[in-house]
Amino acid sequence: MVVGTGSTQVEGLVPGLKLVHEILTVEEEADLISLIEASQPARSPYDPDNPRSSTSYGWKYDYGTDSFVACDPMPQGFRSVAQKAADLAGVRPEDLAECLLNRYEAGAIIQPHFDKPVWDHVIGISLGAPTTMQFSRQGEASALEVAIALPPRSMYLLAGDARHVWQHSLPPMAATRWSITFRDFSEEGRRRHAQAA
Ligand SMILES: O=C(O)CCC(=O)C(=O)O
Repeated sequence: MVVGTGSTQVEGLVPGLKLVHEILTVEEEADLISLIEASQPARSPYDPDNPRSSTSYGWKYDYGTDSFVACDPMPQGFRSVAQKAADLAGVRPEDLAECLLNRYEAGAIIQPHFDKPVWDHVIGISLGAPTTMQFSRQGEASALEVAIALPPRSMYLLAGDARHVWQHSLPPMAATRWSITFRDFSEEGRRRHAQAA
């Protein structure tokens, strides 16, 4: 099933998922894309054949060493969108420990995954080409799947079951898409971060 017309429809399908359309003007979207490009996003050494490039600000979690890594502070130009993300998640903008920028070229994917338990809320802003986020979970008899349309300038929140029960993935991109992902620390993340600091 593909759902593409706003938050009220998706919340019942995947509990804990919120989707808000048109949170940015076209001009604001273009400015954010320029800022992402200026950050010189780099391919992941753990996924070198996937044409997806990233930059992290604040704190990132390194999958190779299984630990937090301090990054440059988030530039001012992301402040306004960080405030919108914090408002959607019901947290303070200063609690958003990671600001992750992604550029997906045509063909780039995200495999089905749960975000690391060191993070609590996950808030994503979509820019450029539209895509669908595919959610899957094991039901009693068979796997359940729901695909949610992510148009440019929309913002989603993953919390509750959408974070911990349903895996999410992105199919191969048809054209270039950019995204901004904000994450705050979970209890476990706060503990691990205090040890690392
Ligand atoms: O680009 C997105 O919106 C999804 C990013 C994502 O799932 C991730 O970084 O774990």
